[in-house]
Amino acid sequence: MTVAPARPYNRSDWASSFVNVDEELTDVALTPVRGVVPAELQGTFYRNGPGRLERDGQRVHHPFDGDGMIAAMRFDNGRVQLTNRFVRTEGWLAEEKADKVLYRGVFGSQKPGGRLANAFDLRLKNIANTNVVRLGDQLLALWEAAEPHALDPQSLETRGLSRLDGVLKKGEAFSAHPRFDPGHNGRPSMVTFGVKTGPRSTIRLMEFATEGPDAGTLLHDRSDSFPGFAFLHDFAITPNWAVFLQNAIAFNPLPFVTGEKGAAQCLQSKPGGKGRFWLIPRDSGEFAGQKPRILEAPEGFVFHHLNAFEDGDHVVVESIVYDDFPSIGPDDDFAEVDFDTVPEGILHRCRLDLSREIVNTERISERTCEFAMVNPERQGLSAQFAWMAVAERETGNDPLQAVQKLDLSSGATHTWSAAPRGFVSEPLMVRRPGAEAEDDGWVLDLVWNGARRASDLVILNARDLSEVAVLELPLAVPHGLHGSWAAE
Ligand code: 3ON
Ligand code: FE
Repeated sequence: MTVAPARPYNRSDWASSFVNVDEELTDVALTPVRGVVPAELQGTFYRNGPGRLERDGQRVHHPFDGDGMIAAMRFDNGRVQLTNRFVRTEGWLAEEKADKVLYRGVFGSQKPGGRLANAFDLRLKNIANTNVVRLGDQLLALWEAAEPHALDPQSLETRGLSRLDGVLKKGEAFSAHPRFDPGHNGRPSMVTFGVKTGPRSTIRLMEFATEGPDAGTLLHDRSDSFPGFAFLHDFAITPNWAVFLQNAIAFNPLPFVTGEKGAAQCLQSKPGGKGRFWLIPRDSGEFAGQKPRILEAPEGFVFHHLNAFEDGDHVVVESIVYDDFPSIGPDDDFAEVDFDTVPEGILHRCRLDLSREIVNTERISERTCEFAMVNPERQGLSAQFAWMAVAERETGNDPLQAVQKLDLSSGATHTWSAAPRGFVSEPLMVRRPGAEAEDDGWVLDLVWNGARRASDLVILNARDLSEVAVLELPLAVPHGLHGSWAAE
């Protein structure tokens, strides 16, 4: 007889977050159940993620197919107000009206009626569920395979699909992972990309002004083409480079066309295949106009990067590496996933020697992690600290239940845990206004509280992750994706 090892969580608590958000709240005051909200913490914490997991009795095949729902928590002089809204995408509006599933999802959700009803329906439903960021006077809800949706930053009302003043073509891919350069090349900017794939992949790298009267305007724009297919979810920046990791992965769209699988289910890792780093010179930097560099990447699959920086003629990239692409088969039930059989994310550091074209890789943490960030002022520079979501156990794959601060030079850690009944989401490090120390500020996290079957807003001290305040939301927000902080 095998005895299942003890786990720091209960599966039903974890899975209880996969419910529809059935309310849209406006400016609801939140009061701390513990602690005090710092008056210096002024601004808005925006979060995006799937808000609809079921329609007409049919569950999504994977949470990443759920329609985007934005939660905004506004901090003003020690008070916090919550507003949440679904993004009024074309698909959401049509499905609300029909009260039926009308679209297939990229991660395997199918229209009712079986394979024949899905075959040859190649529309991608832009569900605006992956990230939410401020750009000028717009709030952008992002989904990487198509244009952003523009929202009102205050009311969260959907203004509509945005082509960013004519920068994007209709339906053009626009990443959900912009990087905010705090001003390394003269002025603060949002650096982001779009990718067009096929036997060759073309990356369009864009830099937008983020401050001043022309905030939101395009400053730099270049396109580079590389051999091979690429699935690029995230990237990293340094002052002079945009760093991409082309995973060793193939895309065979046939099962998508014939109605068997969602498009993302047609991604498959190439056994023994080698990934590559694609380095594109930033046109705001000192190598403007030069050609990209290509170097070999270590084995494994990467969705997210922590950070990158330059060190002489080395570029250093810190990434969360999985042993393999975590595929989601057509017959798998996401709520029943066996965490022991799924690859875990582990933080690695790759040193790219651009002169000798050699890459050195080391593990910099042993604990399952996701959603890692550095102090926003250190974006693109070497940083001492990372904040990230981790599993409760020191090793092994489990859901994310704790927030960890990692000292990237010494390996020292501080941890705040929501276990056994809580599950964390992407932690967001916010600097204290006027802070000098890299770890002076707070960490915000929206935690799924399995005991309450609802979400808690947790505020931690960024230095030691001691609890500053906990606020219970009158709302159940499913396990989400990314978000951001806007200082107004
Ligand atoms: O060729 C096409 C290129 C492309 C961009 C194929 C395609 C249609 C599949 C495609 C679209 C990709 C999309 C829409 C990707 C969306 C990704 C998404 C919503 C989220 C990804 C999240 C990744 C991670 C690692 C999340 C981890 C979360 C946890 C461990 C927490 O439980
Ligand atoms: Fe992501």
